[in-house]
Amino acid sequence: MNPDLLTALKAQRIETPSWGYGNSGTRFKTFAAAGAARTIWEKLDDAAEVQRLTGIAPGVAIHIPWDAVDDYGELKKYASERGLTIGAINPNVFQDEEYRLGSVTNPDEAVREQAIQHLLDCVEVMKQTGSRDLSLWFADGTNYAGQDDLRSRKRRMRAGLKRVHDALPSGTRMLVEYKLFEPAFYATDLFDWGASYSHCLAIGDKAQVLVDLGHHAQGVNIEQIVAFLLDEGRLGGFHFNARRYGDDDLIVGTSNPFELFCIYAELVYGANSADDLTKQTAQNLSYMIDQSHNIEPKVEAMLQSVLNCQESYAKALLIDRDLLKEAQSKGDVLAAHRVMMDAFKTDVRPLLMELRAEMGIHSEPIEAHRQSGYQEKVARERGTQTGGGGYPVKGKAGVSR
Ligand code: AOS
Ligand code: ZN
Ligand code: ZN
Ligand code: ZN
Repeated sequence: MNPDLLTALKAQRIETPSWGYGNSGTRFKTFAAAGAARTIWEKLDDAAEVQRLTGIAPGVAIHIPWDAVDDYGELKKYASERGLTIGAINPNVFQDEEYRLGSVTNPDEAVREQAIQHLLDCVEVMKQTGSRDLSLWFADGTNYAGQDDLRSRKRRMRAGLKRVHDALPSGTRMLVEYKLFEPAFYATDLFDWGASYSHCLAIGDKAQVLVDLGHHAQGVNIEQIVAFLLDEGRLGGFHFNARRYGDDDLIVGTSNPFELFCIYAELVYGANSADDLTKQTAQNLSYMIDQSHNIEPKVEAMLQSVLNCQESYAKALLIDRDLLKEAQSKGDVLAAHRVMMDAFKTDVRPLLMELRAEMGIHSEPIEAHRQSGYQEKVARERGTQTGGGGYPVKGKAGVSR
């Protein structure tokens, strides 16, 4: 295998979300799964199984207060002993009763202060876990025309983001995630990439846009958003998942593998060597999965997600950039398109098996997981917890103020 390819593939990093290992559901029903993780400690055990079998998923994003603990140093140590690191910190400002009309954009100043304080508490958590990213998603929005003043809500959002941005330690970032709809159904305060982008420009260099693949209207060209934000130096990272109709949080790369390939094609676009690729994909972007595995076995679903991202990345690395540039410069439409399709149609499974042999891991991770008895073991030990995943204790981040 081309050594540059090997270097780049070994450097790929995918961060798995703690909430993807626990029970989750829709507004209609949460089906309890035998062995689903009940605590952050069990979630880290599951993440360690994914890392053991893939070698490219050492980071675990956590959600506060769902994963709040009294001692984040102990959490960091527990993760490290399993070959893991604590990744992005995800504040929760969408489940406390006070947030009915929004959090940082709420018309009530006291509620806005409560939300901002929780975000600032999560900045303290970042300091204790050594996390680089504060991953911000707001459910804030309105359900009816006239319910609230849209411009006032925009200014409240900016003011709140600015206060948190200015509290970030150096070397850390806030990732401002947008979403077209849900749970607000008339207007969402961070409704598209342009809203996030303009807030990031206004509040400072530590603010970057986070692209969640499920957060767009039907048919939106997401890879073009990725290309634009990369070119502007304002892409912080991703929440990977798949969608057919809405923010379905299905396994990334399942409903539209070509879209995922085109996104990765933009990510490796500017890189002309393994060193560029390693820099571009390993260090300055956050590749987080954000999914809810409502009917799938949790750990196997997460494994499949990581492997789907790995496969798309490998295909994108195979794009013949010189041939592509030549065809593009000549305006040879179909020759250029065929260069992309040739890479997309390449079966990279042999390549990935070779990579895993180099990495000293099983060539077939899913099969290895199924043979390992891990799922049966945790089902015996944990039993079946009824009810949804992490529902927060009221706004407690576990940090002393
Ligand atoms: C919600 O739709 C967003 O994708 C969130 O990023 C995600 O669901 C999770 O809650 C992390 O905050
Ligand atoms: Zn998300
Ligand atoms: Zn989402
Ligand atoms: Zn989500």
